[in-house]
Amino acid sequence: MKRIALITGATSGIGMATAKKFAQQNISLIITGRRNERLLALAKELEDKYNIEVISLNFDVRNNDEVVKNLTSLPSEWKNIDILVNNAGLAAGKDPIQSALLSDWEQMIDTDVKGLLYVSKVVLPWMCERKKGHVINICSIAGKEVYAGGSVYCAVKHAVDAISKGMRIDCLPYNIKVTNVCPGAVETEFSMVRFKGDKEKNDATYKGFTPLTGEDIADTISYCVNLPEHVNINDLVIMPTAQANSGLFHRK
Ligand code: NDP
Ligand code: 8X3
Repeated sequence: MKRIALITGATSGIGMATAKKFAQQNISLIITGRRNERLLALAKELEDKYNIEVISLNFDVRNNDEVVKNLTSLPSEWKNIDILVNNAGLAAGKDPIQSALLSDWEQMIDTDVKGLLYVSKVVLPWMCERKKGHVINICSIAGKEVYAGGSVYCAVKHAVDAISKGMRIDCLPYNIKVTNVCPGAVETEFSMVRFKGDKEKNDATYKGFTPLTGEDIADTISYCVNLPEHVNINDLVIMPTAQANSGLFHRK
């Protein structure tokens, strides 16, 4: 039977690569994000290329009313979501806690923690009712370690790590898999967003080594969602070969 996946933040990077990977596997898709033109273009590309069904939903995960309105308005057969990829997220700034912007903290907390919870709060009851489902939470190496200038981003990703553990406990009786995926440096729009369009800082982030790509993470997610029914990857840290931990890179 055809599976249905909901991917938040499918307009770029890891989310877009995952949508493409799933489309190749004939998985029906619900893709979300704030940039609607990108969503519509991706939906059309995947429908045309892979002959799959795609629904695009244009909302901001920080707004619970929008989350609830968009997800509950899905046609009933589309509520049978098999795979939820909680991917929408960002880092904003990389400044010491004493000088960082309050607005950056609020954006990260509201998106990476509250947004993930808002979406999960709608989808998990549907999965529980069917006693079936797989949640992939995109965490980070920042959810395992803390680095300079990363205090609040690390805090929100540590929260995702804890939420993944809690979700796995709460959903245990309902046959739901929860996989926490923690990448190191992945070259996407992440650093341009983090550094607010500063290309020099973006380029410096990935200079002198080969970072991961969105496709690398999509492949990993694909591996996790195609395991036998009785097997789950709980927690997965994936790094570029040239990265030992959140702060240590071998740059040429
Ligand atoms: P991108 O910036 O390329 O993609 C982020 C996605 O999140 C976009 O599709 C964006 O869509 C969406 N998004 C951001 N804010 C919101 C919002 N308020 N409402 C809805 N959607 C939103 O970065 P990545 O692909 O790298 O990031 C994906 C996830 O991976 C994030 O959770 C990030 O923290 C995590 N991660 C990234 C790593 C990296 O090095 N790149 C490493 C470890 C984890 P739109 O702007 O259209 O709304
Ligand atoms: C993104 C990777 O190292 O900037 O989550 O935190 S890092």
